Amino acid sequence: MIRRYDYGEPIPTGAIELPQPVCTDQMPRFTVAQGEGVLTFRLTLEEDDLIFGLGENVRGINKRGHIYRAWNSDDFAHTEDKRSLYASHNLVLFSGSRGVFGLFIDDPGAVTFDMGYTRGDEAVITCENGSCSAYYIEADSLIGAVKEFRHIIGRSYLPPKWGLGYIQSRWGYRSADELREIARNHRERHIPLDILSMDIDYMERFKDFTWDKQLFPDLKGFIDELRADDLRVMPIIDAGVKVEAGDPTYDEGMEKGYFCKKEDGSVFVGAVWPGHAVFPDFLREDVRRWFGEKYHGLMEAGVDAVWNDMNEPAIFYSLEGLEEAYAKADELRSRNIGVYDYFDLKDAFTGMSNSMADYRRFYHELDGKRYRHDRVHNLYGGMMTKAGAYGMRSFAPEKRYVLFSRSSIVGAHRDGGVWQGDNNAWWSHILLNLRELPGMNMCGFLYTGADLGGFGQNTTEDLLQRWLQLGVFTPVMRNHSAMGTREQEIYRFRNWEQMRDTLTVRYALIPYLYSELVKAAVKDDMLFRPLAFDYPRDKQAVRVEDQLMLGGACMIAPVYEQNARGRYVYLPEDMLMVRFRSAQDYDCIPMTKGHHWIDLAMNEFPLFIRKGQAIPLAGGAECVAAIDAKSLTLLGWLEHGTAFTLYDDDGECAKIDLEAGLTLVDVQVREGRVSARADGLTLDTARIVIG
Ligand code: MIG
Repeated sequence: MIRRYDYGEPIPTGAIELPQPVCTDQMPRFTVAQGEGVLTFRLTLEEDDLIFGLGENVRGINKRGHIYRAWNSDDFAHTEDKRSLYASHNLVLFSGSRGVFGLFIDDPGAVTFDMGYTRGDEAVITCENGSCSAYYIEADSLIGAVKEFRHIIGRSYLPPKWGLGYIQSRWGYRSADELREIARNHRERHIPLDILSMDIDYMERFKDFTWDKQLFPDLKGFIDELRADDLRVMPIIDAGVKVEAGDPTYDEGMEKGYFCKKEDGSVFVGAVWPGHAVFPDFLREDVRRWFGEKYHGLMEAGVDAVWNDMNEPAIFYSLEGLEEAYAKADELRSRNIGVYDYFDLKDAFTGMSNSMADYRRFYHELDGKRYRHDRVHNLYGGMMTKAGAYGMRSFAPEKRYVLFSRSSIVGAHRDGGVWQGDNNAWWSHILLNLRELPGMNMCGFLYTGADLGGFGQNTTEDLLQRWLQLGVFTPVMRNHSAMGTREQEIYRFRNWEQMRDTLTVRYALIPYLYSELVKAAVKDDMLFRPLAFDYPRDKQAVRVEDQLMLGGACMIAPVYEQNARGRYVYLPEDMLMVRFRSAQDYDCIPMTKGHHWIDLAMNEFPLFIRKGQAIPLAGGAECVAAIDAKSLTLLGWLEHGTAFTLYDDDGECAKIDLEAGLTLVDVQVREGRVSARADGLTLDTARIVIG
């Protein structure tokens, strides 16, 4: 059951695709109060209530005990004290003795979610705009609540199958020659690879939709050459457009009035990578179409994958902010300052980035109304995704595209994926990577993953190796690192062969992962679920913070501690552990429900398959196109016959016909012998364990 309640004059966000009637009775369970410009929803928490949701954010899978704030932020240190990351995923579900219920706050402004932080027994949600559409959700189960919610927000974006391929990326790859070199190093060593990403350095002085003609003298020729080797490039597009007369994006946008303006009607200027930059008003549909069509230039050169960055929007400083800081410095220079003056002076400069003062300086137009940026802040990144998606769809309507964004809001899940932003080469960030996944899935963001190995700071060979062992399962599988950090391509490390072997498992799992991803999108389901969703009555399972259910049949439990050679795992039911070293080399060990210590050498990682279920594994491949999805090995632990459906298609048609792509795989175990049948598939059942 979903019931919509409107308070004040809600600002339209486009999150909901199936409009719901407005209810006029009182919202169940929550105490709603309007006053002092804010709107609050209060709920008394019971001792055992669990809280799920809030998508991409810090801390646990169970969100209880911290305070979060929907305020899309460019943050490069995802530490526990933070309240916001890049996204506003305002769905929160409560589960306990009162059943399963929750709220989705549809509002593009700041919303605070105090989840038992101020008082352990109270949840308080505060809309700083003082208005919103609030959707009260009640269901028999957590997954039921998610499905109902997902149904009204519309189907998730799906990448082409090759979007599941391994992506090698780094801020700092400069030229076609350098990218060729990276590609060669992978291919020569048979390290699987599908996509090379191009960060801001490919552009001509950081101007969107340009590329440096010296570093990329023939972009199309270069892309064709890579394609012949089953490789693609994925250039970045930033939100800020360089102020430079003569640049077509700047000139056209200025002429047509497409950039965000200040109160006095002049265009707002902020500094980002290109230096002085202006910000397209993505909240306007005409601006989205214009900006989206700019992607066609890259697509004509053969690009079909793009990432959108800096779209919170990140603003290093504004002209006004800089002036104010200089004025402060001038004022203080004339006297003998005290320490507090010194702190003020320092803050005047360090506090300039992504400042609230700047977010109050410019305006947007949304559905014909003018809004100051801070009131609609969280829409910006998602609307940029819509612009990019419009561009990519209109260029090749019959095909899917790869697109992921840093900033997001519910609604943009229909148009693109997200990556988890600027993490660090910290062990705790493997775990954070895992913990963010279910919340993002709840809000429809299925095509997602984190910078494997860590973006900031220097990675180490063991950290990268363990992180890849989680990345094997995430739809976006990208190794990305920041300029100035240690080089992070797999082949730079002593243990590169083991990491290559880990990647073979990814490619062998793609038929299963692709099938589960498409099914999750079409059926409004999650790819990754907390154990609480599948085993709500198991007191131990509901609080597990370092394992996730994956698809219909599996559970993952990565190693995330340095120097560990194994880990404890909780099995909520009997499962088959597949301990992988490579796609060809693995053990299958039946295990019983309960707690277990599992030995895992540096090159080993587990996948658990529920008893009674089976999954397919393909043979080796170095790119997605070379995967033979017709000849599969089945893994599982079966007592009786089992049946599952596998989805497949040409991997890129824009229209998904689920029924047409499903193949029923029927596995029979009789008198100790296994047989499996499925139309058009060759199945090897030698790895089915009989219970
Ligand atoms: O201010 O384009 O999150 O992935 O490498 C940094 C350079 C800007 C932030 C992105 C990161 C990217 C980097 N960008």
